[in-house]
Amino acid sequence: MINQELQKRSLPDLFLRADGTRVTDVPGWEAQRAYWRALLLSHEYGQLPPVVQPAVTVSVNPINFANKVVWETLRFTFSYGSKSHTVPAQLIYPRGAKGIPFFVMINFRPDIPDRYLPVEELIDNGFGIITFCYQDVTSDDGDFSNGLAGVFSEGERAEDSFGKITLWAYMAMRVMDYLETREEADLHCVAVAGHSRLGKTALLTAALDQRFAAAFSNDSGCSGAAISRGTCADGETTAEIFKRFPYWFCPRYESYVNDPTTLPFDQHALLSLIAPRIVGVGAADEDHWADNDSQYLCCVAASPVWDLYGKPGFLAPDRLPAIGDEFTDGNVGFHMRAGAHFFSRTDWLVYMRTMKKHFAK
Ligand code: GTR
Repeated sequence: MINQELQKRSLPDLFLRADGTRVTDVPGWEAQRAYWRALLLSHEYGQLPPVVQPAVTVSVNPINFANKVVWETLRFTFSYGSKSHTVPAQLIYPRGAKGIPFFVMINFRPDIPDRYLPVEELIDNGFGIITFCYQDVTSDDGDFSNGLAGVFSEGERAEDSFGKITLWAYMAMRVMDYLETREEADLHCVAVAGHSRLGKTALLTAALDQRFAAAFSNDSGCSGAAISRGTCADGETTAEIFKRFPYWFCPRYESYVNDPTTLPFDQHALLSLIAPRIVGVGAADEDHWADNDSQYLCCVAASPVWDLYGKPGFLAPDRLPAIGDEFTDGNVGFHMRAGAHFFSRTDWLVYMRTMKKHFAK
């Protein structure tokens, strides 16, 4: 049943090389992986800026959750040419932690806790957290002169210049650079998480940076975890997203958005770059705009890449998604809770369960 649904979308074949031959093994896939990565960057999200190592300062926050946690405020100062910009981030971990799993949470607000970030519950479950507010990286609008956009922009935007999603993902990677210096983190168990536009960002982060062991994309929808070809009724289309948020993407994306069948890839290529690691796609039953069927189909379509690695991909029933679904036994996970567009505690519980299941020691 699900394969028939998938066939209706006529997706590009992930294993088909540009020369018409097919990938059949892992070394072949590694080259193909580079091919999809290059296409996604040059046609949808835009190129990454150069890697600049920021200077990082640390100060301990007096609030410590009943003396249970250490909360450090970090300040990442990026200097490039004559320009510089500082991005604050918050690092929170159980007191005395060594080698524990971490969530890099890209959030809408810098608040601790935040309605999308139940800090104490994550800590009580043995996770560390490092989080930053996306607009501290660069504003969520078409202004490319502020924040890291200002630091790395030179003149007119080119067809493949970074969109804002790429810049938010870039910051998550620099946060990972920093975590590599901290003994509190188990570097084999660092996940990146985000909601909605920042769920798209979480997927791109893990797709581009293989140091992330897992990515959790909550309600990311169009240009995130949802297939773009054949959007369901009420689901956001690429034309709609580009009309409202062109600056999330590179300028070249515009030439495809009115007819996504002209795109050389679909969003299953983004998910496939995360193989053979963990990806969790979160959906909410009332969130029709995020197009849950298309998110589910994306998991199905990407799954064969995990098979190639000899790892279970998406283990789910042969049907479209239903409320209450939680499929996390494979390395591609999906859940659909009741309710609306939101990063809820219910979603976090699924992501924490997924981490515990796959990274049990
Ligand atoms: C919507 C947008 C979605 C989603 C959401 C959000 O308006 O159309 O793709 O990203 O915003 O980020 O809150």
